[in-house]
Parts: sequence; C-alpha cells; structure tokens
Amino acid sequence: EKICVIGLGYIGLPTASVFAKAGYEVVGIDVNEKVVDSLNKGKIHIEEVGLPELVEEVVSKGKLRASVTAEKADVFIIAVPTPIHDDYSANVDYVIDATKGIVPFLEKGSVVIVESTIPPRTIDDVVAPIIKEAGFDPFNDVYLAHCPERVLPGRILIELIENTRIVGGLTPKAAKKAADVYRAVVTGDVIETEAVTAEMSKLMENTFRDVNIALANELAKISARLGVNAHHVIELANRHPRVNIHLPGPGVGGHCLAVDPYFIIEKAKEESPLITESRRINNSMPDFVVEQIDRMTAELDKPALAICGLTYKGNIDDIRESPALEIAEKLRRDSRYDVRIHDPHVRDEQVSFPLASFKEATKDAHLLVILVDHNEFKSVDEKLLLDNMKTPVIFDTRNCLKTADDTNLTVYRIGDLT
Ligand code: SAJ
Repeated sequence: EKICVIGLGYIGLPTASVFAKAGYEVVGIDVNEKVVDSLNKGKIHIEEVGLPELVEEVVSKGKLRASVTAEKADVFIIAVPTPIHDDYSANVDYVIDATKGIVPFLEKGSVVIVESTIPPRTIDDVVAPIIKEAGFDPFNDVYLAHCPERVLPGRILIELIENTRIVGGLTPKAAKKAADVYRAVVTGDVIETEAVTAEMSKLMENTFRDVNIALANELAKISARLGVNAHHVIELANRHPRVNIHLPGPGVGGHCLAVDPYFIIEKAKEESPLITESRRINNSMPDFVVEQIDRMTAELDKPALAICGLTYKGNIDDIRESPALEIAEKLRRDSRYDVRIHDPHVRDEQVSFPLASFKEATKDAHLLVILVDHNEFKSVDEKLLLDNMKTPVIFDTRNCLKTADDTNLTVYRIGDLT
C-alpha cells in the first residue's frame, strides 16, 4: 500500500516516518522546497526525540521520500496547519488547498484522512464539498474521515503508536476503512465514530486542559494576593482522588491549547463563556509575570535580567504562540531593563534578537527568570550563579528548579507571595 502524507511538520513528518518504518511506501508532500530537499537527504528541520534517527533509516531504505506535488496513492493523510485569523476564527485554507491538491489523484476507493485540527463540521461542510465538486460522491466513491492527532510534542513517536485514536468517518464504512489504516501501526485502541464527533472530541481535549490551567493560573493570582503558596495548595488538593488541578505558569502556548478553544467559540459563542474566559485568563499571564518582575526589581536602577527559555514548553524548539517569547519581547522593549536572553533549544535564525549563552546571560544579572522547564533549567550550577550574578535571585515561573535545602540562592515562584 502507498500512503501520501500532505504536510511535513510536527505531525506529518513523524506520521509519515512511522508508516514508512512499518513497511508502507510513503511519499511526503510539502510546499516548502527546502523541507523536501533536506528530507530526501535524510535530514529534518524540527526537533523531536528519536525522529532524526528514524527519518534517516526510512529514507535510506527508500521507504520514505518527499515531493512538492501530490501523487497517486491508496491513502492520503492531510496534516497541514490550521492557524487562526486575527479575529480568532479558524483559517482552514491549508486544509482546503491540500484537499484540492490531492483531488486529481483520487480514485474510486481512495481513503482520505484529515489529521489537522479543524472546527466542528469541517469534514461535512468544507472537505466533502471539494471532493464532490471534483466529480466524486464523497459518501460512496471515496472513504473520507477525520482522525485527529493527539500526540504530545517531545513524546510524539511513542504516542503515535500507543495512544488511542479516534476515527470519525463521513460514513461508517469510511470510519472503518480509515481506522484499518491506523490499526496497522497503532497498538492503542482505534475507535470509530462520526466525523463531527471526532472533530469535537479533539477540540474538547485541549479545551479541557486550557480551562484547567486557567483555573490554576487564577489560583496563582489569588495566592499572590493572599500570601498562600499556590503550588502547595495544588499539591494537597490533588491528593484528593478526584481532583487534578494543572500547573500555573507564565501562560499557555503552542499551536494547540492556545488555539483550539477558539474553534469551538467560533461556532457557538454564546454558549461558551467559560472557554472564552479561560483563554482570557491564560493570555493575561505574560503581563502578570512582567508585573511580578517589576515588583521584584522595583528598588534597582536598570536591573539586569537573565531571561531563560523562549519555547512554549520544555525540551522542544517550538516558539509558536509562546508566552515566554511574549514576555522576553515585552521586557526587551522596556528601556528600564538590561535584558539578556538564553535558550539552549532555540537557534539564532528563529528569533529577531541576539541570544546569549547561560554564562553571558547571568553575568552581573540581578534576577534570573526561568520561563521554560527545559531540563537544563531544572538544576543550576549554584557556584556559577553566586560568582556570576550581581544578586543570586531566581524567579522560577515553571516551578521546575530543584535546589539544595541549604541553598544560598533566593527562589520565587509564580503564586508565591513576592
Ligand atoms: N501548561 C501549563 N500548565 C500545565 C500544563 C501545560 O501552563 O499544567 C502549558 C505549557 O507550558 C504549554 C501549554 O500549556 O505552554 C501547552 O502544553 P501541553 O504540554 O499541555 O500541550 P501541547 O500543546 O504540547 O500538546 C497538546 C496535547 N493535548 C493534551 O494533552 C490534551 C497533545 O496531546 C495534543 O496532541 C496537542 O496538544 C495537539 O496537537 O493538539
């Protein structure tokens, strides 16, 4: 069987590689020629645990190759981004383009799967009509389904295989055909349902997490006001067997949690005040962090800040919708501060400002601000900081730093009284 994967990003590339490894002939399609060229040489452009080795193996064995245009295949998997417009409505243009791109290569019996996250009813109201326009009956001639990806960046290759998959078909037969594609490589359950239910369950997974984090962030603000340690509160409350409060932090980023809830709001605004307010709370966290920094450094003249971490979460290189990046940029624009920025996972070409090494960033700094829980920031060289910093104070917005009990560093956390 031959599989054509459209979109070679954080989801498409690992997905293509996993099918290639399982023995399928896979061709990956991307509009970016650079991505196509480097993949054909066995090289990749994103950071993900285990992916470089896997890609090199399947490309060298001839199981995976890349191209800028689609071609004939038995199965088409669309894994292109769905960004949001400035008015927070979903931009499904890439899904539309990708569908139009494969239409010339469809045949009776082709399986077409959309993995991209899409607003509810997109398969029925947007994708199916494109296929219909091309002269196919989307209910009978092809098998059309939505199979949302659910993998966690940093664990993609494990979760692609082990997670339960939800496959929503335009028809029950389509759900079964698409589910069988995944059953060949997935060890978790593969559950068949309708397209719109699959669309909605994907969006609710990320919305649940976003709302839960908003609650934790609200608690952090309340705690800062009342002088309670929010992290202790969460730890103790979570000892209840049915409570699972997530972690407060500098905000919610990435292309999923910070975006997907808007896809629901867009379709049912009046009915989603809780989801809307949660987005607002999480979006307010960068300002809250900046205010806390203001308060911590209020006495100082031109305080030097060592900003550590730019990505939207730990141990990845992705800066999309990153609250850490937003905070770094806000502080950089503020002439009251001398700001140095360090992130061991981010490359110079990803950002528009200079990056410093950890040592450079902390040299004579008054405050070290940890914005991302990279492994590199979970423990620090205390001696280096005591020698290097002007005042050894740390603001750990991720509650990730472990220090010795007798540490000489001063560590504040989000939701501590500061
Ligand atoms: N965050 C917190 N507090 C927490 C957990 C996370 O502030 O307790 C922040 C993170 O720092 C980050 C953001 O939330 O900025 C999102 O991180 P994440 O680890 O929750 O998730 P993503 O966006 O990397 O991946 C999510 C996952 N969804 C769920 O766990 C429900 C993943 O399984 C999905 O496949 C992915 O979205 C996606 O593509 O939709």
